[in-house]
Amino acid sequence: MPTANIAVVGLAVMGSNLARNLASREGNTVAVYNRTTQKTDDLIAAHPEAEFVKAATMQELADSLQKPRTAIIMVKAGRPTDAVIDELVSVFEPGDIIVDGGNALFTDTIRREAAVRETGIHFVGCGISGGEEGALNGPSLMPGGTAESYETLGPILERIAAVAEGEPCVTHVGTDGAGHFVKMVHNGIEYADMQLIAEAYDLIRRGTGKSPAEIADIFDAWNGGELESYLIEITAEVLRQVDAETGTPLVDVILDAAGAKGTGAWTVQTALDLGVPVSGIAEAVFARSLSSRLAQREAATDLPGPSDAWTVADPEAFVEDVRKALFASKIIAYSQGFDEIVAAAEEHGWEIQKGEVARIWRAGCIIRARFLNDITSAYAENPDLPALLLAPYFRDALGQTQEAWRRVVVAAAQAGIPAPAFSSSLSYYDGLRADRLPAALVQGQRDFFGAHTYRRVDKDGTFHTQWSGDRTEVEAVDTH
Ligand code: NBP
Repeated sequence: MPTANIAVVGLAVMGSNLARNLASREGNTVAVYNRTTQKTDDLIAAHPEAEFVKAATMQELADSLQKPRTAIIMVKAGRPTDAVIDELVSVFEPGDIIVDGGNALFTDTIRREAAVRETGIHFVGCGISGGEEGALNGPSLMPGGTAESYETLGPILERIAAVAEGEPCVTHVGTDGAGHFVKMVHNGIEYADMQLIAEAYDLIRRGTGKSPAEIADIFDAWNGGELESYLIEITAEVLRQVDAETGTPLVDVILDAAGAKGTGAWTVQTALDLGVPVSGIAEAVFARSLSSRLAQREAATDLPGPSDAWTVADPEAFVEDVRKALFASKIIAYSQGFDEIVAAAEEHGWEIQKGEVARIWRAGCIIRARFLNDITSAYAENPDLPALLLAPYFRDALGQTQEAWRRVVVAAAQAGIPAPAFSSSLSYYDGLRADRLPAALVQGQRDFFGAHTYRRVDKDGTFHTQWSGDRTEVEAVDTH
């Protein structure tokens, strides 16, 4: 007699916590399976209150589930996920639902959804954000797949998701890979957010000589305003931490080489394919890469820098300028991230509600922030904004911060302090608002060496200049 209404496959840290979260909600009976059965036994023994149903084989798992059977896979992304999907397909029936809650690349999810759909089984790629704590207490959930599968899955996910202002942080993002795509962009924005905060810390520390603990107080104060967010909050905690062994700030003994698990790079690679400038996110990914090239950095320490020592005349005013630069650059990062979502939705036929995406990022996930309420409102007011930063609230915010932002980027350049995310975001802003760009010259160069043609500002058509001859202009004939 099947007793469980939901199963979790893969019981490492994320799967165990998600299974416990599911089991803690009334009405759920959770079947659990792990390739190595000892892990299943350990989880059940450690949490008798969860009343898990043990499955030692995939067939036992299928037999323990009510129909339509629903199983959430929480295994390592890549081949392990494919292996588990194949096993589940062999024991499930048409109408059942397989959910991949791992960090899959969205193109893998599109491929898997198409393959599983052939069997009549639903496949849902579901982005899950919030780390292990989120999985246990309430993550932000970004499911894709069919609308039909969401009818069964939605009520289950709504009860385990984080809650923001009374609303569960989950929505049916779109079909096939849309959920994993949006999770990927979430992670890209997370990279940018973290890098911007790190640049703000570095500039304040080197510009004012304040200690990490004093800067922690600044971040705490910022957390009471428009920058309020989980990342600002934890930054203050990290900066306040003292290393027990040396008695110095922990941040000073941590090796300054940042790691990455790949989702930031995926966001940038995908943006390159889509032709969407996500420069803030890209700089954040590259800043981690640069930090990790230790041998090169070591060899380059004697390269010349600015000759004058840098001092900030008015530390308080400088800190306020940095706060404004951080807010402005953060608006750019989110605006670029949403541009990527819009472009992908168009490319893949996803009907993604941007306001809904902002709404489900308000709690449970790493980029949760007060700011997301403003994004939700901006898209509620105008779902067809040409760019998020053009919403009245963000226009005003950029208007109020851009002078300070420029001062900070100038100060960083003069002081020889790298601020790649601050400065590339400002360049993006200036590029977007420019009346004319030097792209006209680039078009001329392209036409010169490759006959790539150009369009004119004063008449329709495509033109080519005969550079090697008499330099007359001819209207180019489209041969396609
Ligand atoms: P891991 O990513 O470390 O994966 C370990 C799990 O995968 C174990 O249950 C392991 O079973 C299983 N597994 C492997 Br490895 N190969 C398998 C195979 N061929 N067949 C069946 N099972 C296999 O676990 P995690 O850190 O809990 O993350 C789970 C997923 O959630 C990942 O996709 C991850 O990217 C994603 N995610 C993680 C976080 C986070 O903060 N950690 C956040 C959001 C999403 P075994 O016990 O038998 O070896």
